[in-house]
Amino acid sequence: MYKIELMASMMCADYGNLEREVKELDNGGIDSFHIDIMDGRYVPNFAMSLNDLKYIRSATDKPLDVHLMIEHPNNSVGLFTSSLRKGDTIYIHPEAEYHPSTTLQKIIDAGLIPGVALNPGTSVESARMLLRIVKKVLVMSVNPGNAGQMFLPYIREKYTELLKLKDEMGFEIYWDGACGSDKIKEYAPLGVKGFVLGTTLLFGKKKPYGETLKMIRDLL
Ligand code: S6P
Ligand code: MG
Repeated sequence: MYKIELMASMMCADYGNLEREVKELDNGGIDSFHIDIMDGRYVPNFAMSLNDLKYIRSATDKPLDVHLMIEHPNNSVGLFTSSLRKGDTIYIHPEAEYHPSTTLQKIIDAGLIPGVALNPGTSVESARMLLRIVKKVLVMSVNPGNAGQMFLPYIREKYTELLKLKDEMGFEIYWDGACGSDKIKEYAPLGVKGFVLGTTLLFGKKKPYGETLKMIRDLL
């Protein structure tokens, strides 16, 4: 039995019923809420905003997992840190920032959990120094910007590299993008700690979230 964390990708939720969505996920046993913030520049899309984050923060006591897909997060990270609480995570993309270690330090100083998100085209080597600072590495298995994309098989190599480094450098690995049961079954036993669930496995299935989450945990 592997203890994994399951995160709900809230950009995939039904926004006409956001309160109900949050409650059903919460009661169904989700571990945290993944919040995809986009600025239309770093990625060609706008998903969730600061106000969505604030609402979800007020609607649940579970942790928030905030994925900033924005240019120069150093300029606005304070808006996010001040809207979150201890136990919440903020990931930045290192290539979106001139001095990613400065931005990560702001996240740490705010008492939050620092993370980096690595795009499919970003090597582990290019982010290596940051791996000592962060507690979480979010590995993108699709290009950032949209839900419902195809899994990019070449990213498997990145998991292999990160799994070798994680204990020595003190971080945990998280999966983001096109996450299906097959991937959880394969990667949880190898040491991947958590999985972001979007349209591939959780949303739009006409199945109660609690049932899907139980089915996933029963896989292991
Ligand atoms: C993509 C974003 C992700 C997606 C997630 C959706 O830019 O960071 O968190 O929301 O990948 O999951 P799925 O199963 O639809 O790919
Ligand atoms: Mg994400």
